Amino acid sequence: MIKQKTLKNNFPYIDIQNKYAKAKIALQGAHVFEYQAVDKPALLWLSDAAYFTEGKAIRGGIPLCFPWFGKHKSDDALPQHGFARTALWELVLEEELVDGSSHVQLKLCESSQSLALWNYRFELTLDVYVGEALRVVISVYNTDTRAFEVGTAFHTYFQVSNIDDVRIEGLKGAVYYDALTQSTHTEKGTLSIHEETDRVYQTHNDTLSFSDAKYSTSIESKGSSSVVVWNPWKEKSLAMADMTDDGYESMVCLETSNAREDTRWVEPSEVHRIEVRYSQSEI
Ligand code: TA6
Repeated sequence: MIKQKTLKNNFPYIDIQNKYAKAKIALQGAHVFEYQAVDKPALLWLSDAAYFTEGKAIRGGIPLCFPWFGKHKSDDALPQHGFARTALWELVLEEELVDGSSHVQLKLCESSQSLALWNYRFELTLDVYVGEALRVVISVYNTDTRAFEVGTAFHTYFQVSNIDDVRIEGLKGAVYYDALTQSTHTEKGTLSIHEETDRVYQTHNDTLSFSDAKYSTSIESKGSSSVVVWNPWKEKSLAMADMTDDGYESMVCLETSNAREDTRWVEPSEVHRIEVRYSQSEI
């Protein structure tokens, strides 16, 4: 079942329930803020203090970063992570597939507001497939007459039993930029997180995984050669109004992206896609 609903304050979202899973997607930002497969724990972390307010990014789920990741290259006054996550998208397709899973497609094109921030015409679509696994595909179409460079990301927040239990596999040998120390290093092996962490890994490995105390989650991607790993830890959480003080203990961001060295040029009439599939299994 796919239904258009609103929260109490009229914030619009799409509610999906089928034999495999349930999911919720806000029209603002085409933001998947809930996905839970039958008999599994919630895949996505959502802050207990998240804003569901027009124009404010939702803390948790899968924020979409576009057309730049992080701070704008040359203008700090422009919004962090671009404008796609706070823009109102349009639902253009909803279908129940023959195997009982569900598919929706949302779309965002340039507007007077986007052109004021980034002077290109574009069409973005997000396809969300809700089944035994969660699959999301973002397509960046260049409808302008000039090539453009984009940084794009699924800034995914995963729910974990406890951050101390988390082990991330698949980054061994990858070179990463540590945004906290502004230095570059090479990952030695399994990554675990015991302090504030904010890194951009460059990697050609299309399959990563992480585990917590009970589940292992696989992240299979295409179209991306960078992965961001983020946890704000205690002090930063205290400073964030949309995060509870202990929120950092139950989340980790592993972001399939085109960030830093992995930004992409898209020629007129061309399309660039990133897709990712998340699936959980009990350990
Ligand atoms: O993906 C990591 C990061 O870029 C961090 O530097 C951190 O600021 C985080 O994203 C959250 O950004 P936000 O704008 O959502 O507060």
